[in-house]
Amino acid sequence: MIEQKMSFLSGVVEGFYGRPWTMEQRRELFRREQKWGLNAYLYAPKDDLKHRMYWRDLYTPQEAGELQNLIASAEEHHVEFIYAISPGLDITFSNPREMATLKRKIDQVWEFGCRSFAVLFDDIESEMCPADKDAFSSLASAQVHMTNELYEHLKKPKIFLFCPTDYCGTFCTPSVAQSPYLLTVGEKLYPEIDVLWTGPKVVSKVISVESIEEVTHVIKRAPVIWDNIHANDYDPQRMMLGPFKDRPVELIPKIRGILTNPNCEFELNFVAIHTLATWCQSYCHGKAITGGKNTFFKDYIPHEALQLALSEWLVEFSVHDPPGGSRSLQGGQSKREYSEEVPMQTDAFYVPGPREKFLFTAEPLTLDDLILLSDLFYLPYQHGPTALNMLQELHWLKCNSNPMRKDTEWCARAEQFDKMCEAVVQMFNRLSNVSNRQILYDLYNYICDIKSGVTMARDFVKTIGGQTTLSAQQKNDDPEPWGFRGGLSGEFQRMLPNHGYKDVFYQYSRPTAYIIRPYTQSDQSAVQQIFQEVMCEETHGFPATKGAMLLSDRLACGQLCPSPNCAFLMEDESGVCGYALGLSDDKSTAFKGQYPESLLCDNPSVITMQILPKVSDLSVAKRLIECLLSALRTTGCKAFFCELREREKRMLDVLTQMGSFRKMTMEGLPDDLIIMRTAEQNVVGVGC
Ligand code: LOG
Repeated sequence: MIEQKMSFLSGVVEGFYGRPWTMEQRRELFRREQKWGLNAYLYAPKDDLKHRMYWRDLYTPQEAGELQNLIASAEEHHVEFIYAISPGLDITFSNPREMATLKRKIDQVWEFGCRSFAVLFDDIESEMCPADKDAFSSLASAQVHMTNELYEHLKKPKIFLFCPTDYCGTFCTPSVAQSPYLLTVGEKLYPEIDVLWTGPKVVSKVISVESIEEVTHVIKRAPVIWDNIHANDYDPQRMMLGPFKDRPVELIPKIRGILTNPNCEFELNFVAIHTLATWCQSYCHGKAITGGKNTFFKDYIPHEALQLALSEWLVEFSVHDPPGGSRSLQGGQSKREYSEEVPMQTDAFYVPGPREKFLFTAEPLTLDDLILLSDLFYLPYQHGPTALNMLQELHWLKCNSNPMRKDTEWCARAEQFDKMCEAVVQMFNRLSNVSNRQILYDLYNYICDIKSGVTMARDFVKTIGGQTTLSAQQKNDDPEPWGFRGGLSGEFQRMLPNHGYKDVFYQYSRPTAYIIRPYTQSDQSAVQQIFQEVMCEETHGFPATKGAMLLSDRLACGQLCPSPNCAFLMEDESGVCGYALGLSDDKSTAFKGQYPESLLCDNPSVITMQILPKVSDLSVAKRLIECLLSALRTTGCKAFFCELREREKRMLDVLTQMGSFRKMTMEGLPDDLIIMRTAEQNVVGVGC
């Protein structure tokens, strides 16, 4: 008889490549899961030999004891222990001895007290061996046959999971809906067996309700999400400390469960697991509280979930853990002591004399330090706000480093950048002094790396600002090894265009062709759409400039028509992706009253332009603007101005790089508004 299904699986899959967690870390995981309301743990460490490469081998008595304890500990904490096996590297499905071997192995784990199982076929060859080709019509049918038989053998456990070889959208050919592999799984895998799914991609940026409905239809059951959002096993320079996000809570009733496969380093997963737990609760609680139709969800706000997680994590940093990690040595319950209670091993009462060195004092770590840390190591497709700001500032400082232009603004921004770099160094110093050495050691390589990266950027800005002369070490053409970072892999990366996979294989193999064409009245809605998309992306919502709508907004929204023949669009293969609109001086009544006479002398034309964020080649944007300017010139215009919001960094960059536009300073403008104007005519009374 089939046991009652567990309602919703939520928790962690230890499913990454590399060093598996220790038994004590796993026990700590169960404690945390219980505390935060999560209920499942999938044991699937890729590099545990007996899970995958030597899946046939039985556990030794010592290993058996350890696993047995672990399973008991999961039970104590009300966490469902699911044992996974990955036989796909070398199993011959058609050989009955292989099936017997698999059963024997799983029976052994059953003896340890485990009652929930999973069979994983991720990351394996999709070509079958000749013997299997004779016996099965497809890889899917071979895997499904074997999985169904194991499920029967175990007398239909209450939780039994299957990870397909095509476990995400991009792996399905020709598409999810038409994947013969998934269709077979949907048809033939017993309906009580649950299917793991990582979303549209291996590491999915977004998992939408629609994408889940699509796969549910094909596999004929709601999937269990195996979420790689916080996984870091694919890049040794990254850890993911941002909040669980871009999975709408409306997914919860549409899936059978969710397991996060997080960072390899155990201690780096506080935020990943805590925010997942908050996400899971936003559904359950909503239901309990309101019970009403369509009001099942409490808002899940990633930023707030992150703050909550970080403030709890901060407390963990002051838990004392002796070097070497007492937790791993003690077994069973770990003894967690707070630093105040730990006797000092050195001369605790040493007081330096008046002419002696001050004692080294360690400032305590702050919540701001952790917010900064999380911003620097955020999510696979997104940097945190401070990191993004640092990148943008560095970019601006670099692009405006021309000695003629190093005005007060440049210096102020350089100083601000320097402060941000200093905060990173201070964060590093405070982190290196925390009591909980286990967390520090897991963080160490990453924080060292970012400190060096930031220090190099900081020195660079100082150098281009002429504030510092190069040190002997920096001038040396035989630098220390940290002067050329990243080893051989770093060298390979630097030799490739733009240092990256994306650019090499996307931009270079499929160069995007852009067309610039005149605008017609029927393009108005496309223009408006771009305007709104860019504004949402760059200003986090509809333009917030204080006061009335800008002329540019009115042009983009169709309230003002561009002058005849003075509007252009840019298109790529999927349609309109940019615009540049001009309003020539004969319409200058439109500007009257809004701007001081000093700006409007010489009757400048107003221009406005936007390009979608996907257009990475800014030289096309320059072309687009040049087309517009020359069209306006043919109507007799000699000067141009443009209104930009402070956050429209890309357009600011484009205009700045064009060289002919200057930023104007004017009394009475909203703080976030920037006016750029060409200097073709002398403008009286306006500082540039
Ligand atoms: C592996 C997983 C690995 C992850 C991220 C699944 C189902 N399998 O590409 O072990 O940790 O990606 O690198 C995977 O995600 N394969």
